[in-house]
Amino acid sequence: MAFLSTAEIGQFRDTGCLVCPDAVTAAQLAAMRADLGIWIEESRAHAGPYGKTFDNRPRFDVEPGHNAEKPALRRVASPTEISEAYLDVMQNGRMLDMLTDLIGPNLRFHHSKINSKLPGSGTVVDWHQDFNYDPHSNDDVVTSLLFLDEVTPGNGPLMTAPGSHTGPLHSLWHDGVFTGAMGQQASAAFEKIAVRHTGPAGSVCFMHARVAHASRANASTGPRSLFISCVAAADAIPLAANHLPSVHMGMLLRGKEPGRIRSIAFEMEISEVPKGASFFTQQNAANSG
Ligand SMILES: O=C(O)CCC(=O)C(=O)O
Repeated sequence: MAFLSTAEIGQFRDTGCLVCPDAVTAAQLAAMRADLGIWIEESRAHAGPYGKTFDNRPRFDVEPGHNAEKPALRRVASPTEISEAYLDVMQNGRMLDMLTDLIGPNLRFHHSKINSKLPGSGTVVDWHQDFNYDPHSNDDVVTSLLFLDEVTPGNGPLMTAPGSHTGPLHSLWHDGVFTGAMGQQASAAFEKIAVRHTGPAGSVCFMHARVAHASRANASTGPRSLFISCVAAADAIPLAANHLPSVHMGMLLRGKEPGRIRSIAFEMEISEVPKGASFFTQQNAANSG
């Protein structure tokens, strides 16, 4: 059964990106927003990153300057491990049905996280391709960014460079340092052709793992929070350490075990797994260094 139109599938293939409304039910959206609200309240009691993930790193990451009065929770790692609401969407959301039309029928979970830009937060994401972080034997790998808030031009929307998923993989290493971001030349070129992806809460932005993308700071008075998950065709085998390992890593989400490996040819440097709570620490260290 087709969940996406031929035009939508074509847009994804051509540009590497597709935004669809109503990727979850109103109840699913409300449940995810409620849990995020609780986590933001809890973050007021912490001065820095806190909690523990599967690989013993902090689960909750806060921006520099975060405090009890003005919380700036920017990342929750692997929310499916601590919330029924996020696990439900990951396993049962319409988003999954749509994904089967892009890289199905057999889908496997890789990792998930929440990126939150609370009002006034300075978090920016520098240009990069997710495939460099999560290389698989083939590139039927999609990052799904589910909008927990309305995403507007002013609150730091995802920007992608259309068509960049068919181009080269750009190094995230510069002068022997892993910066987690592309070099200035590539970033400037992509900035010129960038398209911003906006939409109401409950929409999803499907992004091919090789598409170049970035986002600016939230300059609005409202939050911009995303539930981000990485799902691959089940015959795409991960080739490097998972940066966000969880108990759900490798879970079959749709279809059946293919019992096969499908490969394409490519070559790239291996990314550095962050020692801190998230890749923001790696990108920020590069910007301040
Ligand atoms: O939060 C965003 O705006 C983009 C997130 C992103 O690029 C990532 O986490 O890889």
